[in-house]
Amino acid sequence: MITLHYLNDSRAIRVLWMLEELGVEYELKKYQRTKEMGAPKALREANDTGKSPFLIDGEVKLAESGSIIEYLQQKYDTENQFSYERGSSEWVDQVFWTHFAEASLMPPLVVALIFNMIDGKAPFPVTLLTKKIGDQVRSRFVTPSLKANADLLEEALGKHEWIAGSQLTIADFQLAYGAQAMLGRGKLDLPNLKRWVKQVENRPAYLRAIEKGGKVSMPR
Ligand SMILES: N[C@@H](CCC(=O)N[C@@H](CS)C(=O)NCC(=O)O)C(=O)O
Repeated sequence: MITLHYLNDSRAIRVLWMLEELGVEYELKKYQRTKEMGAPKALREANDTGKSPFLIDGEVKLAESGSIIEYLQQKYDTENQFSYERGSSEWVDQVFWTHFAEASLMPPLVVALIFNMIDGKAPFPVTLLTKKIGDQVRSRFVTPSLKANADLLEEALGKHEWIAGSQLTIADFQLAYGAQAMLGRGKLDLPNLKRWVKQVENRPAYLRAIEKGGKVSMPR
Protein backbone atom coordinates (compact mmCIF):
# COMPACT_ATOMS: atom_id res chain seq x y z
CA MET A 1 0.00 0.00 0.00
CA ILE A 2 1.28 3.46 -0.93
CA THR A 3 1.26 6.20 1.73
CA LEU A 4 1.85 9.83 0.78
CA HIS A 5 2.93 12.27 3.49
CA TYR A 6 1.27 15.44 2.29
CA LEU A 7 1.94 18.98 3.53
CA ASN A 8 -0.69 21.57 2.65
CA ASP A 9 0.25 24.30 0.12
CA SER A 10 3.30 22.39 -1.07
CA ARG A 11 5.03 20.64 -3.92
CA ALA A 12 3.42 17.42 -2.69
CA ILE A 13 0.46 18.29 -4.94
CA ARG A 14 2.61 17.03 -7.84
CA VAL A 15 2.59 13.51 -6.41
CA LEU A 16 -1.02 13.58 -5.26
CA TRP A 17 -2.10 14.63 -8.76
CA MET A 18 -0.01 11.82 -10.30
CA LEU A 19 -1.48 9.20 -7.94
CA GLU A 20 -4.95 10.30 -9.03
CA GLU A 21 -3.98 10.12 -12.72
CA LEU A 22 -2.59 6.61 -12.16
CA GLY A 23 -5.75 5.52 -10.38
CA VAL A 24 -3.79 3.46 -7.83
CA GLU A 25 -4.87 2.93 -4.24
CA TYR A 26 -3.08 5.03 -1.65
CA GLU A 27 -3.40 6.47 1.82
CA LEU A 28 -3.00 10.22 2.35
CA LYS A 29 -1.37 11.40 5.57
CA LYS A 30 -2.02 15.12 5.80
CA TYR A 31 0.04 17.71 7.70
CA GLN A 32 -0.54 21.44 8.18
CA ARG A 33 2.24 24.00 7.88
CA THR A 34 3.22 25.83 11.07
CA LYS A 35 2.70 29.59 11.57
CA GLU A 36 6.25 30.06 10.23
CA MET A 37 5.25 28.06 7.13
CA GLY A 38 7.53 25.12 8.02
CA ALA A 39 6.86 21.43 8.53
CA PRO A 40 5.11 20.46 11.78
CA LYS A 41 6.96 18.22 14.25
CA ALA A 42 4.98 15.14 13.18
CA LEU A 43 6.20 15.47 9.58
CA ARG A 44 9.78 16.21 10.68
CA GLU A 45 9.68 12.99 12.68
CA ALA A 46 8.05 10.96 9.92
CA ASN A 47 11.10 10.96 7.65
CA ASP A 48 14.80 11.84 7.61
CA THR A 49 14.45 14.88 5.37
CA GLY A 50 11.54 16.28 7.36
CA LYS A 51 10.04 17.44 4.05
CA SER A 52 7.00 16.71 1.96
CA PRO A 53 6.31 14.99 -0.35
CA PHE A 54 7.44 11.74 1.23
CA LEU A 55 6.26 8.39 -0.10
CA ILE A 56 6.21 4.96 1.50
CA ASP A 57 5.47 1.93 -0.65
CA GLY A 58 6.14 -1.30 1.25
CA GLU A 59 9.89 -1.37 1.90
CA VAL A 60 10.47 1.72 -0.26
CA LYS A 61 10.79 5.11 1.44
CA LEU A 62 11.33 8.05 -0.87
CA ALA A 63 11.72 11.82 -0.60
CA GLU A 64 12.16 14.37 -3.45
CA SER A 65 9.16 14.90 -5.68
CA GLY A 66 11.22 14.20 -8.83
CA SER A 67 12.43 10.82 -7.66
CA ILE A 68 8.97 9.89 -6.34
CA ILE A 69 7.36 10.76 -9.65
CA GLU A 70 9.94 8.76 -11.62
CA TYR A 71 9.54 5.82 -9.24
CA LEU A 72 5.74 5.83 -9.61
CA GLN A 73 6.01 6.05 -13.38
CA GLN A 74 8.43 3.11 -13.61
CA LYS A 75 6.52 0.94 -11.16
CA TYR A 76 2.83 1.71 -11.75
CA ASP A 77 2.56 3.25 -15.24
CA THR A 78 3.05 -0.08 -16.97
CA GLU A 79 1.45 1.11 -20.23
CA ASN A 80 3.69 4.21 -20.35
CA GLN A 81 0.66 6.46 -20.29
CA PHE A 82 2.71 9.26 -18.73
CA SER A 83 6.07 8.79 -20.41
CA TYR A 84 7.38 8.93 -23.94
CA GLU A 85 9.25 5.98 -25.32
CA ARG A 86 12.75 5.88 -23.86
CA GLY A 87 15.25 7.35 -26.34
CA SER A 88 12.70 9.30 -28.44
CA SER A 89 13.23 13.05 -28.89
CA GLU A 90 10.07 13.76 -26.85
CA TRP A 91 11.44 11.56 -24.05
CA VAL A 92 14.63 13.66 -24.03
CA ASP A 93 12.45 16.78 -23.64
CA GLN A 94 10.45 15.01 -20.92
CA VAL A 95 13.68 14.27 -18.99
CA PHE A 96 14.84 17.88 -19.41
CA TRP A 97 11.58 19.46 -18.18
CA THR A 98 11.22 17.00 -15.30
CA HIS A 99 14.59 18.16 -13.95
CA PHE A 100 14.12 21.81 -14.99
CA ALA A 101 11.15 22.05 -12.59
CA GLU A 102 13.20 21.62 -9.40
CA ALA A 103 16.64 22.67 -10.64
CA SER A 104 15.81 25.91 -12.50
CA LEU A 105 12.18 26.93 -11.99
CA MET A 106 11.91 26.61 -8.20
CA PRO A 107 15.15 28.31 -6.99
CA PRO A 108 14.32 31.92 -8.03
CA LEU A 109 10.75 31.48 -6.75
CA VAL A 110 12.01 30.25 -3.37
CA VAL A 111 14.63 33.01 -3.11
CA ALA A 112 11.96 35.64 -3.92
CA LEU A 113 9.72 34.13 -1.25
CA ILE A 114 12.48 34.16 1.38
CA PHE A 115 13.33 37.81 0.76
CA ASN A 116 9.66 38.80 0.75
CA MET A 117 9.31 37.08 4.14
CA ILE A 118 12.44 38.80 5.51
CA ASP A 119 11.19 42.19 4.21
CA GLY A 120 7.99 41.75 6.16
CA LYS A 121 9.59 40.50 9.39
CA ALA A 122 12.87 42.33 10.04
CA PRO A 123 12.63 45.05 12.72
CA PHE A 124 13.49 48.67 11.91
CA PRO A 125 16.27 49.75 11.18
CA VAL A 126 17.56 46.27 10.19
CA THR A 127 14.84 46.25 7.57
CA LEU A 128 16.64 49.07 5.68
CA LEU A 129 19.60 46.75 5.16
CA THR A 130 17.62 43.58 4.40
CA LYS A 131 15.48 45.52 1.90
CA LYS A 132 18.64 46.76 0.13
CA ILE A 133 20.11 43.24 -0.05
CA GLY A 134 16.73 41.85 -1.14
CA ASP A 135 16.45 44.41 -3.94
CA GLN A 136 19.92 43.46 -5.22
CA VAL A 137 19.09 39.74 -5.16
CA ARG A 138 15.77 40.38 -6.87
CA SER A 139 17.22 42.53 -9.65
CA ARG A 140 20.39 40.47 -10.22
CA PHE A 141 19.08 36.93 -9.79
CA VAL A 142 15.33 36.55 -9.30
CA THR A 143 13.94 38.75 -12.09
CA PRO A 144 16.36 37.65 -14.86
CA SER A 145 16.07 33.97 -13.91
CA LEU A 146 12.28 34.07 -13.87
CA LYS A 147 12.23 35.85 -17.21
CA ALA A 148 14.61 33.29 -18.78
CA ASN A 149 12.53 30.40 -17.38
CA ALA A 150 9.30 32.02 -18.58
CA ASP A 151 10.70 32.45 -22.11
CA LEU A 152 11.67 28.77 -22.30
CA LEU A 153 8.27 27.60 -21.03
CA GLU A 154 6.34 29.96 -23.31
CA GLU A 155 8.28 28.76 -26.35
CA ALA A 156 7.74 25.05 -25.60
CA LEU A 157 4.06 25.46 -24.73
CA GLY A 158 3.54 27.52 -27.90
CA LYS A 159 4.60 24.47 -29.90
CA HIS A 160 2.54 21.72 -28.29
CA GLU A 161 -0.31 20.94 -25.95
CA TRP A 162 1.78 19.54 -23.07
CA ILE A 163 5.31 20.48 -22.12
CA ALA A 164 7.12 17.68 -23.97
CA GLY A 165 4.63 17.12 -26.82
CA SER A 166 1.04 16.05 -27.37
CA GLN A 167 1.11 13.63 -24.41
CA LEU A 168 0.71 14.46 -20.72
CA THR A 169 3.84 13.18 -18.97
CA ILE A 170 5.59 13.19 -15.61
CA ALA A 171 7.28 16.43 -16.72
CA ASP A 172 3.86 18.16 -16.59
CA PHE A 173 3.22 16.71 -13.10
CA GLN A 174 6.56 18.01 -11.88
CA LEU A 175 6.28 21.48 -13.47
CA ALA A 176 2.74 22.51 -12.55
CA TYR A 177 3.38 23.73 -8.99
CA GLY A 178 6.22 26.09 -10.01
CA ALA A 179 4.26 27.31 -13.02
CA GLN A 180 1.27 28.13 -10.80
CA ALA A 181 3.58 29.98 -8.39
CA MET A 182 5.06 31.94 -11.27
CA LEU A 183 1.63 32.93 -12.59
CA GLY A 184 0.53 33.80 -9.04
CA ARG A 185 3.20 36.52 -8.95
CA GLY A 186 1.32 38.16 -11.83
CA LYS A 187 4.41 39.98 -13.07
CA LEU A 188 4.81 38.45 -16.52
CA ASP A 189 2.46 38.09 -19.45
CA LEU A 190 2.47 34.34 -20.13
CA PRO A 191 -0.44 33.31 -22.38
CA ASN A 192 0.84 29.81 -23.23
CA LEU A 193 1.67 29.00 -19.62
CA LYS A 194 -1.76 30.27 -18.56
CA ARG A 195 -3.47 28.05 -21.13
CA TRP A 196 -1.46 25.02 -19.94
CA VAL A 197 -2.08 25.66 -16.22
CA LYS A 198 -5.82 25.95 -16.91
CA GLN A 199 -5.63 22.63 -18.78
CA VAL A 200 -3.89 21.06 -15.74
CA GLU A 201 -6.39 22.50 -13.28
CA ASN A 202 -9.36 21.26 -15.31
CA ARG A 203 -8.24 17.64 -15.34
CA PRO A 204 -10.60 15.42 -13.33
CA ALA A 205 -7.60 13.81 -11.58
CA TYR A 206 -6.23 17.23 -10.56
CA LEU A 207 -9.66 18.26 -9.25
CA ARG A 208 -9.85 15.04 -7.21
CA ALA A 209 -6.37 15.71 -5.82
CA ILE A 210 -7.46 19.19 -4.67
CA GLU A 211 -10.63 17.77 -3.17
CA LYS A 212 -8.63 15.25 -1.12
CA GLY A 213 -5.57 17.39 -0.25
CA GLY A 214 -7.22 20.80 -0.06
CA LYS A 215 -6.82 23.84 -2.30
CA VAL A 216 -3.17 24.80 -2.84
CA SER A 217 -2.33 28.45 -2.13
CA MET A 218 0.69 29.71 -3.93
CA PRO A 219 3.42 31.45 -1.92
CA ARG A 220 4.44 34.92 -3.24
N1 LIG B 1 13.27 19.29 -3.58
C1 LIG B 1 12.26 18.79 -2.69
C2 LIG B 1 11.75 19.95 -1.85
C3 LIG B 1 10.90 19.48 -0.69
C4 LIG B 1 10.44 20.66 0.13
O1 LIG B 1 11.21 21.61 0.38
N2 LIG B 1 9.18 20.62 0.56
C5 LIG B 1 8.64 21.70 1.33
C6 LIG B 1 7.20 21.97 0.94
S1 LIG B 1 7.09 22.65 -0.69
C7 LIG B 1 8.64 21.35 2.81
O2 LIG B 1 8.50 20.20 3.17
N3 LIG B 1 8.77 22.38 3.65
C8 LIG B 1 8.69 22.25 5.06
C9 LIG B 1 9.97 22.66 5.74
O3 LIG B 1 10.99 22.84 5.06
O4 LIG B 1 9.93 22.81 6.96
C10 LIG B 1 11.15 18.15 -3.52
O5 LIG B 1 11.03 18.44 -4.70
O6 LIG B 1 10.42 17.31 -2.96
